Amino acid sequence: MPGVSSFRTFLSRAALGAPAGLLAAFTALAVAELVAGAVRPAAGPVTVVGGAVIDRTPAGVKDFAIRTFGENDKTVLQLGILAVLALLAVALGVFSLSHRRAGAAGVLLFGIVGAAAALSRPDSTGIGDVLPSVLGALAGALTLYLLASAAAAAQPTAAPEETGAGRDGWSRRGFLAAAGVTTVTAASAATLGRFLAGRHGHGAVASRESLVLPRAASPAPALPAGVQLKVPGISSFTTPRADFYRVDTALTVPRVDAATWRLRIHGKGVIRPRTYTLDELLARPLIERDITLTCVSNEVGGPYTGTARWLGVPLAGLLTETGVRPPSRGGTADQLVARSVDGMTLGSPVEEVMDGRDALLAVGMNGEPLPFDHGFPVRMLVPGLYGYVSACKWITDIELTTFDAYDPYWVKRRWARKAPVKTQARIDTPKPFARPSAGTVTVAGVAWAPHRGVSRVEIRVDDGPWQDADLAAQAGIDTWRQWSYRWQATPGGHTITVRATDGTGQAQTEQRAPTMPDGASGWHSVFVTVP
Ligand SMILES: Nc1nc2c(c(=O)[nH]1)N[C@H]1C(S)=C(S)[C@@H](COP(=O)(O)O)O[C@H]1N2
Ligand SMILES: [Mo]
Repeated sequence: MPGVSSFRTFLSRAALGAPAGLLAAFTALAVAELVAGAVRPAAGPVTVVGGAVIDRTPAGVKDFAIRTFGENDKTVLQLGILAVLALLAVALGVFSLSHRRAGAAGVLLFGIVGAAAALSRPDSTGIGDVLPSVLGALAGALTLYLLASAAAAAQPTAAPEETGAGRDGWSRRGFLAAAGVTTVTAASAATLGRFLAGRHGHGAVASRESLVLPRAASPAPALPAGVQLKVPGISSFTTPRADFYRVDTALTVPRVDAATWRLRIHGKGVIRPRTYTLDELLARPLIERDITLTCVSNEVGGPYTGTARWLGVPLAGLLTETGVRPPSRGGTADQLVARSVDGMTLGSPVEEVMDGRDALLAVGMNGEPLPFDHGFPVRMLVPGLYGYVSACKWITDIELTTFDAYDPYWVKRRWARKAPVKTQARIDTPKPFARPSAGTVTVAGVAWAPHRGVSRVEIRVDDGPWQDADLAAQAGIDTWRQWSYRWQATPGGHTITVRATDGTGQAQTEQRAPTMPDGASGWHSVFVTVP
């Protein structure tokens, strides 16, 4: 029965080839992480391939990933890469039982892919970045070759008389021993790599812990009593650090040492180009402001918006000192391109940055140095503009240029060149599909129209008339504003809809628009059932 026996052969090949392939892949990754830990953690193969995938992912898919996986999007991506790698490793392992050399060469191909990805990263520091992928692949190729040899010796051949029980038993033990040694060695390499990678950020962590923020020359105006409504379920006016959304392309959060950090300002119309240290920035008069930051990927009713008390250097003053003038006063540059240590580029309009609003190089967030996640040691913020055109984290370079001459990262990916934040209102409570009891139900939430302020919020239940919500105090035009509405809930299913009007009197549009290319629009509504 050739069918059955070839199926058996296939099974026994898979039983040896699959672990051989997986162990080779594990060894390759472990050695790569060890080398990356010693050289540069951000040059590890999973990180660089993941980064390359992120940069090449179409905007729609990226938006879908942010929507579906939220802040776990990067974990999902890395697990996806590992899953694809595992499948390929199994196939390569089985293949290498009969083609040892070709199998090992196959592993080296992965090394080339990793090395190419490492060199293509915008934050690549040079040829050394290929080392993790190349050395990892060499270790993986060698492992696969040796395991495939051990497996070949352990494999029952077609002619049973040639494989005496004794020899077969010995070979299987040989393969198991080789596999065991490989596992232990690779696991040790991976652990050591993790340890070394952790030590890499030590200087940065220490520099953040020892940073004492100066007092603001211009402190934030005291929050008016009543900016915070006492309604259970409403977002807090100041978003605590742990709840502040995070959106960026960084697979490993850059840990920048404040002592060696520099910010360079240069480009078109810059008469006196300059490089600043952090101490030089901190020696300037700082201002402190409550500012709401919003992501262009935020869906109607979505979570990617937050308000913090930011401390920072006024950016317009710094630009003026270097000789920059806004286009309306004869300046030649209309775009400011901020570049981060990880190679991200964000472009802001010079006119808005210098029009008197509190555009900041922020160093503090809610009374502490910026968290690493949010851009330590310095990030940019421009009230009124979406994060992707204004809020560069881990900033290290500001170049004055024109919108005609240069498209930054997100614009290359078809997002709009200019993107003021659209007026939005969000119902925080009740939650969608809640079952509140009949009687008085407090509907409440936040509304934002950064740099225009919120002048009115209205609520509509089902197809009823629009009713004015009660507005909480307005802290300033750059922050969101809370609102609440006492609804007399009657049994049945109801749709509650909210809309806001900004400080200029412009009502929020009902027109639904997707997040791409310049931010979602439309009214937020929730459906609830009153039992
Ligand atoms: N270096 C860097 N800065 C960045 C980004 C990024 O990917 N890299 N993302 C931007 C986007 S799209 C937004 S919405 C804000 C989010 O800031 P947060 O993560 O502190 O909330 O950061 C901006 N700054
Ligand atoms: Mo964003």
